[in-house]
Amino acid sequence: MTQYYIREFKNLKTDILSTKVKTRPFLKIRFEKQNVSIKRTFVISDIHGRLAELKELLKKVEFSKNDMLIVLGDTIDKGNEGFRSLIFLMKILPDQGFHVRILMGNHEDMWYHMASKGASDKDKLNRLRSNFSSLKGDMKSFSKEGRKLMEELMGNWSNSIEEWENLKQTERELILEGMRKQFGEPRILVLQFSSFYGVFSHTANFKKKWQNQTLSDLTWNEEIDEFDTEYLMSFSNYLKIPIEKIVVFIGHIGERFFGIHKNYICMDNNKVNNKSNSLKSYCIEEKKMY
Ligand SMILES: [Mn+2]
Repeated sequence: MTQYYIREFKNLKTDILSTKVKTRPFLKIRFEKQNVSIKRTFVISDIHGRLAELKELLKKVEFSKNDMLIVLGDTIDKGNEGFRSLIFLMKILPDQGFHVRILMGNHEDMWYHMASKGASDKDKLNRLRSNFSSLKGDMKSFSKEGRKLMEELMGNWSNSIEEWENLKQTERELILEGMRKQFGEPRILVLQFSSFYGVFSHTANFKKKWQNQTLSDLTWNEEIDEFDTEYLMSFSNYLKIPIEKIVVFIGHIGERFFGIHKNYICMDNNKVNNKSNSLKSYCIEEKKMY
């Protein structure tokens, strides 16, 4: 389904997910040791514009400057405050001394490619609007399935376009610059904790080694089988540690997979258009879901 989706996207005459995305240089993976001064590491994903819920959650866990929040992408779209959520995570919290790391999701990728083309802010806004309306026009050439997915995306974006237009120019520039640099993060972040490794990405293809993951695998893959172990095994082999010492975290794949599985922990609990589930976060050191 996902592959199909991308193919139809690529056929569009717009800039969205152009071939540039595939060839755009990006840091696929980075291995790091978690900073020893960090007491608790919280993982969250698919915030999708739920800023009030995000703040509520941070209050509930008593998020402090000794903690770190890892966001696995898809902070924007669907809800009303996607860009406000990003500004909160990438600017407001860090400026106050909080530790936050933000990974790119497919929604950030798409937004960057829709909203970043143009010489000036005004030009960028005009192109975004015209891209959006030409997408609407292009939809009739789509198959039934493609159209259904596009309609869903258009629904996701209508809030975003309104919010985007209401931001200050400097805020739009801040966000685009952040996205351009992928918020300073790789597509796969591997953190060594005291007794195990955490592997973080928006999503991944569990049938492939990490060395073979494509940008599409790490951004769009929805087909996850918890019994596929290639991905996990490749870390085990590379790091020379047993498979039990590796914990894979992903978002993206849908709230039906939310929670702790045999080979991964899924932090995507969004269901914004239907009923809103409350945002949840997993604390690594406490092995606890909040
Ligand atoms: Mn996603």
